[in-house]
Amino acid sequence: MSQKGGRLIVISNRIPTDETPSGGLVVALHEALTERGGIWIGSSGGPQEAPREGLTQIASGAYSRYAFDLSHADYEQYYLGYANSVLWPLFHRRADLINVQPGMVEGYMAVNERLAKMVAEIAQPGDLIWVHDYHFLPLAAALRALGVDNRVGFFLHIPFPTASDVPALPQADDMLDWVAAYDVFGMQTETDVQRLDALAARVEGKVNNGRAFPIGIDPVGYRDAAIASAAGDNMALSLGQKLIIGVDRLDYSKGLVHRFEGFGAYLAQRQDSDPKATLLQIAPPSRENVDAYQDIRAHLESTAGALNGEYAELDWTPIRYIRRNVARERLAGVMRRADVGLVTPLADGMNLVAKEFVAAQDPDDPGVLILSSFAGAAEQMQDALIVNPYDATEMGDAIQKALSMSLDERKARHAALLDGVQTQDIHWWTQSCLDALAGERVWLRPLATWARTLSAL
Ligand code: GDG
Repeated sequence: MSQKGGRLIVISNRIPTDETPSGGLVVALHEALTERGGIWIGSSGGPQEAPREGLTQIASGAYSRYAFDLSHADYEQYYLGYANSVLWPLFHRRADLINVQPGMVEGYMAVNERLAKMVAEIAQPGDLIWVHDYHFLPLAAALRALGVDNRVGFFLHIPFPTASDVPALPQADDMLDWVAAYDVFGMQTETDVQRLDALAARVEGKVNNGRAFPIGIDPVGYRDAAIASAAGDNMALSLGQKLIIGVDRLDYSKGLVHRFEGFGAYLAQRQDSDPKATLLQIAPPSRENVDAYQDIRAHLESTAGALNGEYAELDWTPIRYIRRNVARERLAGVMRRADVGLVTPLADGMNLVAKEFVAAQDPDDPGVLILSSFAGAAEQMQDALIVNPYDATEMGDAIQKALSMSLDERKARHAALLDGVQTQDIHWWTQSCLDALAGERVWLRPLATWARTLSAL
């Protein structure tokens, strides 16, 4: 069987359990698997009281879905431990938040080795194996050790760490061996590729499989959801005259406290004659079982409380903070209604919210995207107002500029951004990754298609 004709085997930490999955990445993988046929493998979720051995089939059809169980110890050491208390903070430049405990490295390796055995049992010659994210960095090395010689690709959804941060990892020397075992090591941006190259330069010639595949969204689907939703319609009175929207999982990498401080800098310079702008921050909690996440909420709420205390008026609450999940369609509608999208992570692999905000806008009267230079999306989305999220004054000035921007400039910026979001959408991303995995030549110069200057303004 030729390499290209094989099935696709996708491996990700979580696997959708519903019949018709929603959400951009999940839908894209679902489509790729439906088209090509194959298998999707992921963990069954939280810790299981009586974990089953091996893989359990949970769905079949155009392709099959299989789950593997995690024991309490696996969950503690692999998921909450090495993946989310070591790799996540380190890759997001927060080495200070790393919490290495005995057994974590071993637990992480054990889950990967066990999974490699399960994959080796079902993989046939010619199957393409596509591994997702930092939970499974050593999987290809573990597969190679079992004699699996299929093409194996990886996609890292989060940033690749700088060469100077990597030594903070326990067993840091293993990282390049893990990477080298993949045929293609996909990352979000050219900056990530450069970081991998810089790390690899230390051991000359060992790793040259890094490639940038900036992930996209389904812009048409998102726009349609935004138009169909009436959620944005009646918000003006309850929220103030202008709406600034932030949407993030509650995570320290998203820079929410810095964002509130940036908004505070805007409030401090605001004139009474300026419109009243409300920052609506939607931040559903995530990973509450990881220690480093426990203080975020209190810190955020006290920052919002202090700002509201200082600036609120009888008819205006400057910061509205919603700590629950909002349905996708409603969220899309609110994004469409928003005048400003405030996307200011301190570190982010890509950041899909930036692209969703652009897709949701009315092109005839679009809102303005303010984007952190530390979001992977900034590499493509240079027509946003790019800010340094650590500099509250700069962020405050950008908010002021966005709120007073002329319609012509808003339209020009939005048209350039939308063109990129549409050209390099989720289907383009999936196809580019799969072509590379299949060993086909791919054309990948994202910046060339995106770069648009604003010289026309
Ligand atoms: C990782 C990388 C990379 C958020 N709150 C609600 C909600 N969301 C949706 C957003 C968006 C998604 O969740 C978040 O995606 P991001 O890309 O912003 O961030 P991560 O979850 O950290 O994802 C990231 C991504 O992987 C893909 O490679 O871009 O850099 O960290 O779609 O809209 N959706 C709904 N309710 C909410 O309250 N329905």
